[in-house]
Amino acid sequence: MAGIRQTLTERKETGMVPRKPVEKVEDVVENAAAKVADALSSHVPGAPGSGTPTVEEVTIPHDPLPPKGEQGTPDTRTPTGAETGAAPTANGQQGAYLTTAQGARLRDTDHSLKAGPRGPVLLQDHHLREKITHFDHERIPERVVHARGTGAHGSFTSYGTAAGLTRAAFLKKDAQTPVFVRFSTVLGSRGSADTVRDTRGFATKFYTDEGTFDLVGNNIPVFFIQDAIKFPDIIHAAKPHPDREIPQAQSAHDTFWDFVSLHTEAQHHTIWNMSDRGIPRSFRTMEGFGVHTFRLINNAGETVLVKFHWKPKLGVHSLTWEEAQLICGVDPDFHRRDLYDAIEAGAYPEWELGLQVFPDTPEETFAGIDLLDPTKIVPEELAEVQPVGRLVLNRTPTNFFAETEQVAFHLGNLPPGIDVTNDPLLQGRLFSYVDTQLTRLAGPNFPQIPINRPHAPVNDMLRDGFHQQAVHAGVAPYRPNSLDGGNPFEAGDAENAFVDVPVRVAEAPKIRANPVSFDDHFSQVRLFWQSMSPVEKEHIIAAYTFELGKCYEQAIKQRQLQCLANVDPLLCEQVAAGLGMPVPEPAQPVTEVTPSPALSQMGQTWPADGRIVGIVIGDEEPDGVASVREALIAAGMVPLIIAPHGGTIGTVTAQRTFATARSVEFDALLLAAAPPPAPDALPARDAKAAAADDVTVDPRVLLMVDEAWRHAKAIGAWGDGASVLDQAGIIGTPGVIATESGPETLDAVERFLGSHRVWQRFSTSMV
Ligand code: HDE
Repeated sequence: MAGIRQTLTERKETGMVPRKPVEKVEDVVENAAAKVADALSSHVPGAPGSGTPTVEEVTIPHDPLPPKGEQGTPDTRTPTGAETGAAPTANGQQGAYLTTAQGARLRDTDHSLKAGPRGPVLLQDHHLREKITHFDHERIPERVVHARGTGAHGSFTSYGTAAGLTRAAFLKKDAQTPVFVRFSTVLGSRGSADTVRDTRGFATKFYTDEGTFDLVGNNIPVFFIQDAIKFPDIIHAAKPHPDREIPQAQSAHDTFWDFVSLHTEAQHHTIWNMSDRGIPRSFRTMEGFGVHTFRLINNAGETVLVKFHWKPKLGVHSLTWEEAQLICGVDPDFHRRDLYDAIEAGAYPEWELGLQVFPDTPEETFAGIDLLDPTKIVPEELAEVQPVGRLVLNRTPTNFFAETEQVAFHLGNLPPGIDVTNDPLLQGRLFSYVDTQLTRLAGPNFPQIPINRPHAPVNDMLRDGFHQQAVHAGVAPYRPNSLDGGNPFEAGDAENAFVDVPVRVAEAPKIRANPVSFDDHFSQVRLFWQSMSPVEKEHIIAAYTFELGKCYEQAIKQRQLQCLANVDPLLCEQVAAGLGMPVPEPAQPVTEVTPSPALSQMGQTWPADGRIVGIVIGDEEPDGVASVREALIAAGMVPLIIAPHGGTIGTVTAQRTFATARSVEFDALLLAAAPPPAPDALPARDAKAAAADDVTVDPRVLLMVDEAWRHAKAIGAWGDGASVLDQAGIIGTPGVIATESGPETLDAVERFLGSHRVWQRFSTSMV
């Protein structure tokens, strides 16, 4: 040992080893705890780690820092679901020292083993080979759809209101079930932007005591197609064109509109995408839907048909299209950040799970609506959504890859009491979700990955395969057997075995066809359109016009206009005007519909928890800023100070500067000062700083105000801040408030936040 040390010393003296700072930093571990406390008290989420980094390199060995306060990991279970009692940190790394994958401690990881300092590198360097080989295989195939996703842990508490409908124990009164939820976009690659116009996935894994239940839904209650056999086709059409691989994460291109105008059953899902539902403000403000109809069975063997709904506590809110586009550039991780920041700030996202319940009749219809057709909804006015439990997301993952990337959902993960129906889209999915993991997660043992491990005891007869992590005992993985004493045994009703509901299958010829009831492709598109408020209708017209305007081929636009003519003449006429194309006649009579007010996102008020409020200040701390900040925090919101430069100004710290902030980050803007142009307000340095000559306020602040106003956000000012409103020319317009004091202004702004936007600011040509 002494010899080795001596050699290293000699090499240091000759300058062969790069110098490392030798100063010792002793308080790093204490700092970690202090950091968590600090983050909580400053209420500024987003610290990258739980420790406070020091400028000097840390050289005193110590155990890994604890995870950040808001982080959680999958339960430490065995691969077959047994509790281990091990600490959650046992899932990852242990000990103070760098080791190989086999646990041998390492002396140096910065230099390969060479024949002399100038090489060549020796093949025997097992550390080099292990490190590089593992790195070479770090990536796995991304999901073929829903590649871009974000997950969080939480828990589901049942109200017990569904206990009479299903034998599923997790729906009994007060039952608590751990969950993992993954939200996603559908079309984009793993690194694509969050705020593109698209459907969002809303997939929930309930780790129930009777086996895992996966509710793999979307934020839109209908789907493009009625039969799973078309899924590869719609996805080929919606993904980037195969020659140039553009556009990324977009439906605004020829192949998408070619498909949906030829397969007109897609028109219902398409109008939802063209509505504000296609650009959610946040995952926290999205509804979720199981889409298909499922079947519940209770202890008495009685069945009902149901549709699952998630209702967000904060209401359903969306971005404006301009905001969504700006955010794609300014903060492509906007939704991911929003979810994690909200959890870190303690504004835990919440949803109620609800059921629409229908009698299980042989026709499988309700109010004339075919319950097996996944392009149809049942309006809530016809079948009320009955709340059955509450979901709270309260922990962010500790490791993205291990949890969010490796989580594997499957519609066939069902506990006793919930069964599938014959919806042909659902039936195809039952095949696809296991199949896809075989490639993506390399083999059949993905249920043993920590995030996928059930919390129910597992005793299957599946054996071996790549990455087998369980050590199965016994010699007889078959049934019946005598060598393992007959174990495992089949369960019956008394042991709560899964129930395949014995639904009668009609005698029928084998045929590739849909039921006739699947042929109505337009009436519910019209129902959706007619249920929108005037502002929402304007957004839909704009979205169709934008997307079709991005198509190259006139024939495709013309065909889609024909579809819109079948939905509503006004919608068709307005889009045609934007495209500069003739208005086609409807090819079939436009249906009479009764609007469903529940489909509109407007008209109510909701809590403002977790909303982001920007506060503009100048070079000095204006009166009232500290108290407004505190009031916002007390109300569960996140205040961010926007200042001419970074650092501390008076008692407050700048979280954004005029150079780094953009209006789209904030739900509301407060102006506590009228800061003059900062020294970096030079168009050559920051193009946002270009402005009219006669302004006395920093042009970036005026741009922020202008955008916030355009996006119908509440804007408040007090003190000198009022003069910014004057220069922006918006005094006296709806949702623009100037009072004498910060708290008074905040009070008014909060009221507007409750309805999400100042809707009166959007003028409309619709009625
Ligand atoms: Fe999926 N879908 N899907 N899908 N889907 C996948 O499974 C598929 C459909 C949904 O966060 C894949 O593990 C087929 C409807 C979500 O990990 C794949 C059909 C709905 C997620 C697959 C559909 C969904 C997926 C890709 C037509 C809403 C993300 C990776 C029958 C009710 C889950 C994977 C996650 C993922 C197949 C239609 C929702 C290929 C064949 C309808 C939320 O298996």
